[in-house]
Amino acid sequence: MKITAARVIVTCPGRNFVTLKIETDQGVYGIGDATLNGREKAVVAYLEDHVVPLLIGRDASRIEDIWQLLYRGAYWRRGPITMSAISAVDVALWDIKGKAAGMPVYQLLGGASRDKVLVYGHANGADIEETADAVGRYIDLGYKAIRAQSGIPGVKGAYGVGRGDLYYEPADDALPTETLWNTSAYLDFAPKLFARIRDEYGMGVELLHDVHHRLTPIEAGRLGKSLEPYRLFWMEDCTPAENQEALRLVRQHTVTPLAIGEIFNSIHDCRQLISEQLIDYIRATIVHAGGITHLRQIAGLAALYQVRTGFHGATDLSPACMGAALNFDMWVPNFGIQEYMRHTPETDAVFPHSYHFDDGYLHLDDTPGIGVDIDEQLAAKYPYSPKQLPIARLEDGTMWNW
Ligand code: CS2
Ligand code: MG
Repeated sequence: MKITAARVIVTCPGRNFVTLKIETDQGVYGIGDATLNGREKAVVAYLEDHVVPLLIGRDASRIEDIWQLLYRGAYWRRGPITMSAISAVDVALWDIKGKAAGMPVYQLLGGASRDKVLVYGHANGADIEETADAVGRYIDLGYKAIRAQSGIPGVKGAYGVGRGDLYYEPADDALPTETLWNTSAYLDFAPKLFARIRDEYGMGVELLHDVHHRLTPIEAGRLGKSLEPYRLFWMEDCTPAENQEALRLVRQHTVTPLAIGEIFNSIHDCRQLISEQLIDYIRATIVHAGGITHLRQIAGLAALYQVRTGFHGATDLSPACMGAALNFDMWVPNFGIQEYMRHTPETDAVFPHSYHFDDGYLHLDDTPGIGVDIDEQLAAKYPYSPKQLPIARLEDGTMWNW
C-alpha cells in the first residue's frame, strides 16, 4: 500500500487544530493530530516542508521504519515541533493499518485490557463556593474523577479558572493575557479548597489538582503534605520538570501521588522520573510525544516501575488525538486515567468520532482505525486564527511559569 498524498489541514472551530491526512493508492486514508497550542504554524511548516516530501511513494504499512526515518533521518532529534510532526504521521499510519485490517487500533496493539476508559473532567470556579458547586455538577454528570481548580484571593487570573463550565479554553487571540502569581497565597488556599470539597462530597470521588509548574521542589513538598488528608488521586506538574532530580526532594516530603509530563516529547524527558519512581503517573501523550509508536516505549518503561499512564487530554489536543489516546488506553496494561475536557459542539462536528462519554467513562466501539474522521468541507469554514497561551508574572513583574 503506497502513500500517494499527505496534506496538512488547519482549522479553527473556536481554537486551532492541525491535522495531517495521509492517502494511499488503495483508497484508504488516515489522520493524525499535529496541534501544538500557540505554536501551530511551526508544526505545519515542519510537516509541509520537511516531512510530506519524504512520505510520498513509501509503503504505508511500514510504521516503525517511517518513524525511525523521521527521527534518525532529521539528524536533529526530539523537541515538541519535531515530535508533534512525527506523531501526526505515526497516528495517521496506525489509522490506515487499522482501517486496512478492519480493526480498531487497540486490537492491533494486543487487544483490550479493559472495557472502558476512566476519565477525569475539569471543575473550576472563581472561588471555593463556585468550585465546590462545579464539582457537584460533575458528580451529577456521572464523573468518578474530577480535577478541581479555583480562583485564589489575591491572585489575578489563577490557572485553571475557565470561561465556561464544560469548555475551558485558556488560549487568547493575538497577544498573551498577563496573569499574576503569588505562591504564598496559593499554598495557604489550596488545602482549604480541598477541605471544603471533601466536607461536602465525602471520599467517594477521586479528586485531582494541577499546580501547572508553579512551585519550587520544597514548596511542592509542603503542598503535597498539606493535601494528604484529602487523598488526592494526583497532584500534577508541581514543579517545572526539566530538572528530573528535583522530584526527589518532593518525594521525601509527601505521599500525595505525583503526575508529570504533558509537555514532554520523548522518553528521555521522563526516564529518570520513571526509573527512580519519582512520579506515579506519566502524562506524556500521543500528539506531543512521538505518537503511538513512541508512547508504547514510554508506557513499557513505566510498567516496570509501577508508574501508570494519565494522558493529557485538554481541548487543544484534537479529537484525532483523543481517538488515538483512547485506543492506547484500552490496550495499555498500566493504564491509570485519561484526561477528558469536552470539545465544543463546533469541534465535534468537524471531527466526527466514535467514542462517547457515559457514567464516568469514555467508550469505544469497533470502528476500524482510531475511530475519528475530519469533515474537510466544514473544517474549511473555520480559517486559522492566531492564538496565544497566557503568561504569568510575580507581583514585582518577574516572569514566572504559566
Ligand atoms: C493543562 C492544560 O489539561 C491540563 O492539564 O495543563 O490545560 C494546558 O494548560 C494546555 O493544554 C496548554 O496548551
Ligand atoms: Mg496540566
